Amino acid sequence: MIGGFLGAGKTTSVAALAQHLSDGGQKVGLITNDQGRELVDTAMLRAKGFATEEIPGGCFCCRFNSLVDAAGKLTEQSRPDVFIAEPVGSCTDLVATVTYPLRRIYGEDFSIAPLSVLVDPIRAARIFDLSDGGNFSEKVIYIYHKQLEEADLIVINKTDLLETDALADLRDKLAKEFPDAKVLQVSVRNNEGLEDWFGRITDAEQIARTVMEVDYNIYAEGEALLGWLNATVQLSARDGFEAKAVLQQLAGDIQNELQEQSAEIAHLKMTLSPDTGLGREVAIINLVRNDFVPELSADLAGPIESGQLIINLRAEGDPELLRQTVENAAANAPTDLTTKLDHLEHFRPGKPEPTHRVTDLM
Ligand SMILES: Nc1nc2c(ncn2[C@@H]2O[C@H](COP(=O)(O)OP(=O)(O)OP(=O)(O)O)[C@@H](O)[C@H]2O)c(=O)[nH]1
Ligand SMILES: [Mg+2]
Repeated sequence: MIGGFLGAGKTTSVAALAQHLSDGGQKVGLITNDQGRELVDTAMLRAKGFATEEIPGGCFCCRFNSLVDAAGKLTEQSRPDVFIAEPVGSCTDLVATVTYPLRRIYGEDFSIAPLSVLVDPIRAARIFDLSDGGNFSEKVIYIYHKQLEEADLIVINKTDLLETDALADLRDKLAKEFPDAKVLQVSVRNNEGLEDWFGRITDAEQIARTVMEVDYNIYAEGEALLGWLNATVQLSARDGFEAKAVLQQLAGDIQNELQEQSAEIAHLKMTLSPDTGLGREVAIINLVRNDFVPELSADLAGPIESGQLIINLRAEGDPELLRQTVENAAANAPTDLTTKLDHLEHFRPGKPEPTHRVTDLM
């Protein structure tokens, strides 16, 4: 499992690790997970050609049997040597509710790698008071801390975004706060530090230790502060349109509105897939905090006439505000573009109720 808070770079890392293993001759099966359905992450990973199953409608811990079923389905399809699973970015207590139950019930079938927890260094520096800037409230930060507390490997990602001194301060802080974890530094985007990290994931099994304590009331309240929105919109224009321009305009409008309403964005991600073509081509845009620029990480080769837009937005704010913001942004699209909303769900995640909670493997 590759965990970490919303927007830390989990899906990007899952894709990089999957590629690394495939290049080494191993077959991979990927499992994505979300509180809602219609996932950007699944679209992204499938666009890269990896066998991917998604578990919508709740986190792994609360849908433990679906996780095992997804592994079974992938096994039927392609018999993967390795499964890589991405848990929901607002989820914690994964050792007690996912890896230990897997080991106890299915220990013969799977061997479990150490748990990596990824960190976006700008977000982490704010959480640990090393820098100023937009932040989340206390109960959301509780979840952030808990995620790191259970990590075997804390992986500071996006090292390309931080100066050397600031990075050293963050690394020292994390090492001091979480002495049981090994702290690594990588830039998945620049392919830096990956050999060492991937080696540690693939060469070792997770060491069993006593699991952390979690206050499920604070955890539930923290999760419920995060508004969640997943939407699917059909876009078309008779004379064609550029994916990049549309994604940038939508992302910019959503960002401006949420900034104005002081709703801190955890992750806004959107994919646009053309209706025609081989199904692999996709344009992707992401924004991981209010005061950053929406980043286009993949674009289409040329203009298209129609396509499917998937919007996944997670921000600390009222889900109703998220809905209005997204609908306003869609309505604000250029006049020659027709937008048809196929699916929209907006909610606060419910209280996590794990299927199993195993506190000790002895
Ligand atoms: N600068 C930089 N950006 C990165 C790096 N790795 C990932 N990102 C960007 O971070 C953003 C979020 O990446 P994702 O992989 O979608 O993050 P995630 O953790 O899967 O997000 P959720 O599934 O929403 O929790 C994207 O814009 C990525 O391109 C990196 O090494 N450097
Ligand atoms: Mg992801």
